[in-house]
Amino acid sequence: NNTATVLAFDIGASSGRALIGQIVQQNSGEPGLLTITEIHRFPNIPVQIGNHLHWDTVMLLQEVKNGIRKAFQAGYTPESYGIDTWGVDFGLLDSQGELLGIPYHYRDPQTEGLIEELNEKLGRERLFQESGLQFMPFNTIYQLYAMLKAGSPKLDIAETLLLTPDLLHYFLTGEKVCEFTMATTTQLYDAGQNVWNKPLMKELGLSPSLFLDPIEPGTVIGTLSEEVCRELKVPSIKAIAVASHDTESAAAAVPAHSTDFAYLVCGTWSLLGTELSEALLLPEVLEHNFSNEGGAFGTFQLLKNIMGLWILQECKRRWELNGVNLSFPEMVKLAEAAEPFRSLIDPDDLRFMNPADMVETIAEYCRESGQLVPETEGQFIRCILESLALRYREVLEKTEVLAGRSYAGLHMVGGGIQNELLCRFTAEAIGRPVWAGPIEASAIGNMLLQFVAGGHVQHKEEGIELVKRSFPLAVYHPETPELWSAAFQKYVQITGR
Ligand code: LFR
Repeated sequence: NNTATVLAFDIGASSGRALIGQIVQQNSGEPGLLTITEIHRFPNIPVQIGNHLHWDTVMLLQEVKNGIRKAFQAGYTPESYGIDTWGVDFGLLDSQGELLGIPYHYRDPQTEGLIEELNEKLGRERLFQESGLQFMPFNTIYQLYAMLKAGSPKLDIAETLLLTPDLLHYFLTGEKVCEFTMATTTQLYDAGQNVWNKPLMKELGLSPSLFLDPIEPGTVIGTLSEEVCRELKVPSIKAIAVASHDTESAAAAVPAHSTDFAYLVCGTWSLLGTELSEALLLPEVLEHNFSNEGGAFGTFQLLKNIMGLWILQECKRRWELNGVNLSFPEMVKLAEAAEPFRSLIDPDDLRFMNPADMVETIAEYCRESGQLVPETEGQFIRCILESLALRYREVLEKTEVLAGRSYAGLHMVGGGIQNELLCRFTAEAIGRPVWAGPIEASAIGNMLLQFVAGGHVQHKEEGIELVKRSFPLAVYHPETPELWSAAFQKYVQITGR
């Protein structure tokens, strides 16, 4: 007795997933529950070509198609689909609507040094005032500026820039759109004025016509094209522009007790912040290098991008190259057995962005900062998890100062919360409870926007209530806050903040 079925694609930097979401009526008269079922999962592995790191965009398209096909094969009849991905990356289309080149990966080194260069040229304050965005080396503005500097002929003939989710929708529907939450990750969108920053584009030598007028999350883009339906042997379904930046989809699904809450979206990246009704463009926000990212339901999210579990993922990859294969649960066991606070790092030191050897880079950080160098896997893992938790405390406290609020605890959502040790450490570090769940927050936020577009959920609050009813939360309480406060002092000294 289903009232609504939708299909969500949540594509992250290491894997993509397709999930069916259904609002199921339990008993008549009672509100429905959201059930989610994963029907397809695929790895997302970047490809190095020459000096550049790329996404395998064509493979991603193929896997989205596979997901749509599998949904129908499994007997579901979703009325719509939505796609969310990481931010900032894009494809360029020529005058015939064909993709120019292979989209760059945000960890491509081409943008190295460009934050400083554009700050000098345009002014750091101005860039912040006009975008509200955290200075991250991979923001779209720096990627485009790198292409301009390199004299890329692609920019001469490009007609339209489509951010990743919009690009995939274009391949599937033939419709070109620009979804709002993704637009705000470019640093070319004026978050205060809520318009594209055309003067800035012109100053840089970029054609404003590359950028389409943003559409709100929850807008119907169109339907699967005839060719795609024929290829997949599926009926045409609606394509919905959800909050297509994964962080914003996740933020839209935080099962908060009140409208005022702090959250941490935990995956390859850690995004910690809070929800506001408009961009906060104060000098202190610039000073602490926070972001104002456009969110679902007319919100802005004041948040900070923290390096996240990427550091651990990269160590795992490095150990595997050396023949040591550890699962994430095994890694957690090793960390638990290791000595606490033996060495700490600043997870956001830029050297951790994309080093050739993450393990060696951590060792080097510890050596340089006069600490014991981790030797065993367990020591490395413990160092990473403790450092992340301490960084979360630092950023949570900054969020409170900037937003002028205080939070009773922290909501953690996303795949990273499967690492219970990280949740526990976080509760210890912040000295407050952590409410963990749901794991699939991005996919769930993606579904909520589709339910709203389809008229099954009326507004944001109804969506949050649905999430709260449907997914249990795990609660972590701090047990040794004094030990962690002492460790925080050590962390502050080491990181020099
Ligand atoms: C998280 C995320 C962050 C963004 C980073 C790179 O998946 O979307 O919000 O800063 O990836 O795009």
